[in-house]
Amino acid sequence: MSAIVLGKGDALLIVDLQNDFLPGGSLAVPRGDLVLDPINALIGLYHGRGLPLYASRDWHPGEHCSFSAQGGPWPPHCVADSPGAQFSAALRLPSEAIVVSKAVTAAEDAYSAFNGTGLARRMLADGVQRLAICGLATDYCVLNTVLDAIDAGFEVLLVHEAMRAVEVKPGDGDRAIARMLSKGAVPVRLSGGQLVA
Ligand code: VGL
Ligand code: ZN
Repeated sequence: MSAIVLGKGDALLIVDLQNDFLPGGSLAVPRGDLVLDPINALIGLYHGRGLPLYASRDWHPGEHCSFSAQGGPWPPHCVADSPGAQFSAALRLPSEAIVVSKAVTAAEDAYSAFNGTGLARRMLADGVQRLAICGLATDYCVLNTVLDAIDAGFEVLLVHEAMRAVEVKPGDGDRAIARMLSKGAVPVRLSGGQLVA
């Protein structure tokens, strides 16, 4: 076990910590609320060192192609400006965090926080080299975000305890983790107030 020394070039990316993906929401991720404590700890770790924070949000129009009424796979969720689309009130996101909205047009879905958001360009401009990625859901938006982050040239630290899977099929979460690790993401965990690999 070795501690990860955070410094210039490090940043945190929180994926879709929105009410609809949490217990009581319209597309609730089982035990999704368990990520809140570890994510708040990560925020403290990064923000406390003055490192940049990014948060993505699913931000759909009311008749989005991913919704079942439009022939898509999901119940309506994260409709722009609705209560379900708000970040969890328990998430301690500082006002300096950079928020990107994805899948904002009716005809297109986007699981990755990098898809159509300009996020990679923004991060490169901010000098980001290594990203810790966490959030919901492991097998959809986290997975696609991690794969795109690596393709964009970022190192990725995968904070396992700070993500949960939807698991439409049992095992989807573990399969997503395996894909991210085989692509080069580095598994890390929080221990004694720091990240360890
Ligand atoms: C997500 C399903 C539909 C996610 C978004 O954030 O993982 N999953 N839209
Ligand atoms: Zn969605």
